Amino acid sequence: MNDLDQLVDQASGDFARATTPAALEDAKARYLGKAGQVTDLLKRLAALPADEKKVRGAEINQVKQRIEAALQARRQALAEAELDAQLKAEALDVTLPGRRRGPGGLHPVSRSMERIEAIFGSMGFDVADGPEIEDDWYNFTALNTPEDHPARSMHDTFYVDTRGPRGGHLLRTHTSPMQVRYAVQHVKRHAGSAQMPEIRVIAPGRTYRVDSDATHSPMFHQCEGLWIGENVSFKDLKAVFADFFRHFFETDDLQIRFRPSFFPFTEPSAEVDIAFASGPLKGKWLEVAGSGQVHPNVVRNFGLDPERHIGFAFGMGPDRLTMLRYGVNDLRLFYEGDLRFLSQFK
Ligand code: 2NM
Repeated sequence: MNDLDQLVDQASGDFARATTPAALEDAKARYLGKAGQVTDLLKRLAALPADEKKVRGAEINQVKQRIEAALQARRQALAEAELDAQLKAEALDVTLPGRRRGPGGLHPVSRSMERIEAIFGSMGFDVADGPEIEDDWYNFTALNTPEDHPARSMHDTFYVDTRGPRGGHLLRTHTSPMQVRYAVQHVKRHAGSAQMPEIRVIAPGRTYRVDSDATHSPMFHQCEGLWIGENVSFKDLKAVFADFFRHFFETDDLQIRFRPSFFPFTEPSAEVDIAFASGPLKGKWLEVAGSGQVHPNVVRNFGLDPERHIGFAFGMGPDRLTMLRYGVNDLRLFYEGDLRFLSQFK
């Protein structure tokens, strides 16, 4: 192999070892650049006699063409390799199944709320909802709650501000303010008619208290109920509760008892307990609601005469009812948003 063939070999080898376009251009410079070996050979032609110059010149030009061809081939090979790598990296497997949105489901507490509304609806109760930011009058004053009652303290209630035409604003601590709004409207609407229709309403919704542990969440649910007429008594209240709890827990095998208690907005007041005749909670008295005959001061705040209009009110906790219904022992599970827990209720 003569020196020129060797040079072509050497250049081809250098090009093959270059694995990036930049390295390849560096290698090119060593042969075809200003100080490259081929350029050098051409420069040295000048020193040769004319006849040799012609032959040698033709040979060197051939070498130059062969090296340029090798360079071009390598450039193309590198470009193809780069494209291959890019296509591989960005490959889509079009045979994969599409991503579907799984079937959703209602939150267990929402399911309870819907059931509660349906059951009371079947007993002729209207469903009312309203503001979660209330003012002091609707949340406390109208409900006969004294100025110095602990529920009104900064410690127990989330206040938004402390001034307004009806006192400061706060996150409602129960849904009874909505019952007051409903009753006041009802009374206004029927003002002047000889016989006002009965008030029969429930107020389900979110409520807020400064409290947080395994059985208390700062946001929790309540469903309060109100039935006002001219001849509504505790025996009606007991019948309503019996009907409600038997439907809600889907069993006739439960007992109900009232225990004397105290609330500012009712007099007399009672806690409501139930006990199942079978199942894991068999025979255990469970506190499920508070209730009572609506206090005369509250009836007056509705715009009615307590000597003529009488009735009962009650409040219960859908979160706790949901725990009992499904056997959940920690309230916080409802509010952590963990789908492993929540998806069990679909
Ligand atoms: C309870 C217990 C007893 C109640 C009272 C009223 C209203 F608006 F009529 F005054 N609504 N809800 C009430 C009565 C709530 O919750 C434990």
